[in-house]
Parts: sequence; C-alpha cells; structure tokens
Amino acid sequence: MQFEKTPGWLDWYANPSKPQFRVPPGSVDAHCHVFGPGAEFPFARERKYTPCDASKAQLFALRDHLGFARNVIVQATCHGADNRALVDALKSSQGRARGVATVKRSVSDGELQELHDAGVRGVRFNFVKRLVDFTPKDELLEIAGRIAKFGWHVVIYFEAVDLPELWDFFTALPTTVVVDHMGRPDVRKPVDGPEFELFVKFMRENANVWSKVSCPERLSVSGPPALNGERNAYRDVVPFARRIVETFPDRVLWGTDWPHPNLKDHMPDDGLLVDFIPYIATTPELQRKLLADNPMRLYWPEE
Ligand code: 0GY
Repeated sequence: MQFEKTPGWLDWYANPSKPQFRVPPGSVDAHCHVFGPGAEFPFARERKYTPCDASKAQLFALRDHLGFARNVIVQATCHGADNRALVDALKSSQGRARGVATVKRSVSDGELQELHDAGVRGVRFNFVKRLVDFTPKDELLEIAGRIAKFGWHVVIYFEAVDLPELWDFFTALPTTVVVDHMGRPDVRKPVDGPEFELFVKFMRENANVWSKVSCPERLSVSGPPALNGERNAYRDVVPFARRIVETFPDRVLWGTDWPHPNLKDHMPDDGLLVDFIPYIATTPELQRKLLADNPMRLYWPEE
C-alpha cells in the first residue's frame, strides 16, 4: 500500500553528526520507533498522522553510529495496536532490542505470550489527545492487570496539565510505570514551580514510577543551537531533566525518540541529542545508571 505523508511532515535527519560524548559501554537507546515501511507494514486506519518510512535497518544503523548497544522500540500511534512492524524489528535485532507494544482488551493470553517471546516487556497507554482516541480507564486497568503477570510494565504518555486528573488512575496501576518525556513539562514555567513540583511529587511518592528524560527537542522553546558549531542545544530543558536525573538516579531512562514523529519546526541531529546527555547526567556514575544500568534492569533483567 502507498501512503502519503502528512503535509509538512519532516523526515528524520539523514546524516547525523558523530557525538562528542562517548556513551558508556552497553548503553541503551530506550525510546525509539520504527515506522513501517508502509508497503510492508501498513499504518493503522485510526492513525492521526502518516509518517515517512523509518525501517529497522535504519534504526540499527543509527544505534551503531551513535555508539549504543541496544534499543527499546516503542509502538508508535501510527501503527495503532498492530504490533507487526515492532515484532519484526525485535526479531531481527539478534536480542539487541526489546519492545513496548500497544494492545487492546481483546488481546488473548496466547498473543501476549507471542509478544513476550519476541521481546516485548511493556505496554504503552497514551493520553495525548492529538495522538489517540480515548480508551476507557477500566479497559486500561484490565490490560495492566493482565500484563503484570508477564512481568511487564506500563509506559504512559501525557501532558503536564493533565497529571492532576490522571493521578488516581496512574497510582492505581499495579506495575512499574514509565513516564515518557518527563510528562511533557512546559519549560517556560519555573523548574521549581507548582506544575513540575507535582511531577517530582508523583515520582517521590510512588517508588514504582520511572521517567524518560528524553525529547529536549520537543519540549524546548529556545530550540536548537545556533549554527556556529555549538553543541550545547536545548538549554531551557536542561534544569528539568537534570533535576529528575539527580533526584531519581535509579529510575531514569534516555532515548533518542528517532525518527521523531510530529516535529513541525526543526528535525534534530541525533548526534546533538547525544551531546545533550552530559548536561543532564553530569557524572560518569549518573551516566552509567541512566544509559546502561537502569534500562538493563528494566528490559534485560536476566543479564
Ligand atoms: C514520541 C512522541 C510523539 C508521538 C508518539 O506514538 C506516537 O505517535 O509517541 C509525539 O507526537 O509527541 O514519543 O514519539
């Protein structure tokens, strides 16, 4: 099937720079996606955008270029609950990728077992209204109860303003809970203001909650670096991510978010994104926890 990209869709950065920061051995890019290819793995009917293709081979090439050892591939909303592209990528990774799927209430235990065997270790619940239609909370709770038996966790994606309303649901989840992109703070607000304090409280009061300190390019208002060779990009996001890394060093993950869905203004150079890491994890110990120890504990606990 042929797909037309959403008008204005920015393709991923074709020739990312080599990062100056060398990630520790065994590092995991713990948030990235594959898109299609649409001709092989059609995009879902209920999708809110149509991306460009971004294949497993291109993802694995980026992994090697940036110096990572492994990937956690997260089911993107453009594939709905059809996890075939994800499973195909996991099976081709020679054990170097694990996955987070999207499932519906109708999924059978046999299908969950197949996903597990392919390397899936979590499900994603998305509350970002521009990306998905509403799913009733009782359905999500039922799914959470079933995947808990497989030792999986729940990944949640929401925007900061919605945390108060979603708090009771999130704190009722029976598994480890991983928040995408720090719950998307508004970085124009103070890092110690009420909105981000609520997120810090959410993590402090719930020891099962982890956070990805990812997507500075999505959260930043100050934007990418000047075109003068500077590699210190997205500075307005640093205080937020650094605070989470330093307060909860054993419950943070990092990922590129390649191929970066829905960016309207600019497409980040993935090499620059890697060079963001030492600004938010400022010691070798914090870097090792963020990039290797924590994702290994969550996704490859047997190693
Ligand atoms: C991200 C962020 C976005 C999209 C998706 O699955 C998705 O479509 O996650 C977004 O548009 O903010 O994590 O990739």
